[in-house]
Amino acid sequence: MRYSFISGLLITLVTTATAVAQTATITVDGEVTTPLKLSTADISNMKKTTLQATDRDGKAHAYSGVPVTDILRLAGVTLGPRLRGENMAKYLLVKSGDGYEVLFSLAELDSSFTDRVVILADQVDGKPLPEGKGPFRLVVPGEKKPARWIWEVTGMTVRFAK
Ligand SMILES: Nc1nc2c(c(=O)[nH]1)N[C@H]1C(S)=C(S)[C@@H](COP(=O)(O)O)O[C@H]1N2
Ligand SMILES: [Mo]
Repeated sequence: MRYSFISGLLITLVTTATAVAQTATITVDGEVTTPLKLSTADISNMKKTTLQATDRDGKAHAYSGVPVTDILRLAGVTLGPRLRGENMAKYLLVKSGDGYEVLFSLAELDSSFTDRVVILADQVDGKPLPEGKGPFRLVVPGEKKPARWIWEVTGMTVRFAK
């Protein structure tokens, strides 16, 4: 009796934790034509990119996820040929559930300016990101420290710097 209660409780806890992980959403707002509220399912239906990036352990790992510019394009952010003139003063602020925020200029992300691809990763070495570092984390290749590898991403906002 007691064991079945405890195992029932455990199953409920595990199921709830799984449901929470699966219902994570990412909002995209600000200077966009289409504000977005992306579910985990929406993101997993998008085309994935896998890249090698060096972790804090100093080793290269295969991170897989959606290029941030694909998400911004879905929201109608001024990228590509439209990234010029006053739009050059726009930035992207990425937000986490813990209050941490990191900033990129749009030109830092756009493929007409750079070959570096920043992804919203959901997997490392073929597995989901570790507990506490997911379900979505930015992976920013080529930086000397991973301070912009923001984990537990909850939103992205595009704004004019002036
Ligand atoms: N949400 C969130 N992401 C974060 C941070 C944070 O405090 N909160 N710290 C950043 C900093 S300063 C570093 S150095 C790396 C550390 O990542 P690691 O613990 O996976 O090595 O995460 C970055 N991502
Ligand atoms: Mo850091």
